[in-house]
Amino acid sequence: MFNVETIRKDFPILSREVNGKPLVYFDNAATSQTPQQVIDVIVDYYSNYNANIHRGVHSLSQEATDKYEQARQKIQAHFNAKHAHEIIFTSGTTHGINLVANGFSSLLTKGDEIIVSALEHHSNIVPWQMLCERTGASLKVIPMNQDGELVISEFDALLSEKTKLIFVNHISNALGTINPIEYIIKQAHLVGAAVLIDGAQSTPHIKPDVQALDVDFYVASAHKMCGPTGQGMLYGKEEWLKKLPPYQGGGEMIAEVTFEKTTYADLPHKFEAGTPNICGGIAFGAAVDYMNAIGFDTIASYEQELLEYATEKLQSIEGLTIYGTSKHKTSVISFNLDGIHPYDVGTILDKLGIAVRTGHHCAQPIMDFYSIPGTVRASFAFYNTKAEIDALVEGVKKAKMMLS
Ligand code: 7TS
Repeated sequence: MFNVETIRKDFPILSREVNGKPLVYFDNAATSQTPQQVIDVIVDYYSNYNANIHRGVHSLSQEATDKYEQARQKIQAHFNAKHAHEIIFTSGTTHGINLVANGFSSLLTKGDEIIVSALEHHSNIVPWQMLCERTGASLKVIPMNQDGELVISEFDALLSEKTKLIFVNHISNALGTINPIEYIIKQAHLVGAAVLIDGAQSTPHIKPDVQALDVDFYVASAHKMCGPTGQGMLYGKEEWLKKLPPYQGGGEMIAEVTFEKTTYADLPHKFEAGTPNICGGIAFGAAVDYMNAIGFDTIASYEQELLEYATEKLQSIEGLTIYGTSKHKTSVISFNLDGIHPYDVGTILDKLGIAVRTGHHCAQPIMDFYSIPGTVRASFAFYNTKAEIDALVEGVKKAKMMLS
């Protein structure tokens, strides 16, 4: 049985005060909070078996290596990848995207086309623009509609034999829209294009099955799913990871080095040059264990309840506009008050102990579409409560009164 009060006890930070008020943490889409179970794993690593991995014969190194590789297997199982070596540990979503974009530099030429969507985070726009500059390929954009959904008929029209790659986020960070990635992947494969799904915002809420999706690449960040910062994962189909060249050169990614020629290590090490974030990888495994113990179905249905509750309450405030009104969305509400800058609303909410993000959310094209400078974004996690939403609603009313 899901009991939010019991869950909240796992998160030490949730009992602190900010500006003399109990913390209400609604910036989960930027980064999630960390449960004691994950903090304990981090402390245990540095207290008991901190050592470099894959190289020492000594016991500590063996222990750290075993734990790190067990974590990889946990991530493999979580995403249902066919092989553990299809999971590449990265520093986060941004790193995973850049690794793939760099790899495709040698595979694309002038005349090739790349499709992205209007709903992307800058992380899933800029690396592809850089790739286009390097290769002469061109970038096409799936447009969005007023509800913050992709216009899929336009995607169908953009897709052709020239399309080589498609990059779409599973869920929009600025609006919460869940994109129809199953359809996009299926159609892409009909023309032989590869698909990378940015799962930074989906993985905190749902459990993607990469084999069922038949996706070519899927990337995520541990810090958005109860894990540490500086850690993430890239899933790639074995055939693609074998085809792509390494991203960085260095120790650990080689089979043999001479000054004449270097050969590369097998997967996953080919893409993991240098000493990785060992503790981060192990803690990522612990975070996935933690979330799976609660259950993603439970998490998703509770968060939907929070979303509906908050949407109804916020909508009743006169002069408040919600951006992102798709029926298929997660627990993110982006909004503005008429004539009031989002930054000012965020500042007043902070004084009340309520953490929200304000601004363009690294998704400027979305803000341009709505002709706004930014929004106030409240993003809810499974450890948030309806009482906290009530505090937000009261805070927004207060901000409106003070600023209008
Ligand atoms: N893609 C999406 C969809 C994201 O939401 C983010 C981070 C990233 C990529 C980049 O992830 P990173 O872990 O590599 O930084 N999104 C946000 C956000 O919405 N507010 O702060 C960071």
